[in-house]
This record gives sequence, C-alpha cells and structure tokens, in this order.
Amino acid sequence: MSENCIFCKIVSGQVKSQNVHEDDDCVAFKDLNPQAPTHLLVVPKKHIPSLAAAVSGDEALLGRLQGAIRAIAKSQKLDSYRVVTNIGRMAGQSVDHLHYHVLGGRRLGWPPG
Ligand code: DGP
Repeated sequence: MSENCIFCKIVSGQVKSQNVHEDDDCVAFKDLNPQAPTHLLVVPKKHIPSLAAAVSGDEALLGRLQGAIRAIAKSQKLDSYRVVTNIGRMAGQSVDHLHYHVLGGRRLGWPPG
C-alpha cells in the first residue's frame, strides 16, 4: 500500500467504489468518468506505479491479471472490448497505480486519440 494513492485506498476500502470483482490479486470497479457504456478499471492489490515499473517478480501477477480481465469481461457479457493501460503523462496516465481500463458496449474507434 502506498500512502496517498487513490487506488490503494479503493483496494483497502478506505475510498468507496462500485466493485464488480475482487480476488486475491485485484479489484475491478467502475470508472468514475466512464468513456463507454461499460468502463471498468482492473487494479492489482499490490502497488505498482505502472506497467513500466513492474519487475520480473511481478510476471506471474501480471499473467493472472490478464486472466482476471478475461473472466470479468465474460461476466459483464462483453464480446467486443478494449483493454488499455496508460503509461506516463503523455499517454494519459493520471493515477500512478497500475490499472487496466476495460471498455465496451459501443463501437470503439482506432487509432485512439
Ligand atoms: P488514467 O488516466 O489512465 O490514469 O486512468 C485513471 C482513471 O481513474 C480515470 O479514468 C478516472 C479514474 N478514477 C480516478 N479516481 C477515481 C476514483 O476515486 N474512483 C473511481 N471509480 N475511478 C477513479
């Protein structure tokens, strides 16, 4: 847990969120500022500032997160969806705790802005 990290506070329950999934590794909850009819954030319980900051010991966790994303998308009945993680301010990262956006429920344009 990192002090002053909003997603650590969501993971610990200090800050309320609309959770759709929780397991030993991660929590998934609705984004505060949704960009699609379904917009979830999948967040590891471990504080990792971004994918770029993950270390080799995190590889198994990263793999399990991918599995959780797949299961969550299925439970949300998404057949087409996008999984995005922003790394760094230029890419739009505003919260320095690794998170995967799961977006679906509308046609998604490509390339992203
Ligand atoms: P990014 O810009 O990629 O770092 O995404 C951060 C996302 O987190 C952004 O879409 C808004 C969302 N967010 C920020 N604070 C909160 C919060 O307190 N609760 C929830 N549910 N979402 C949040």
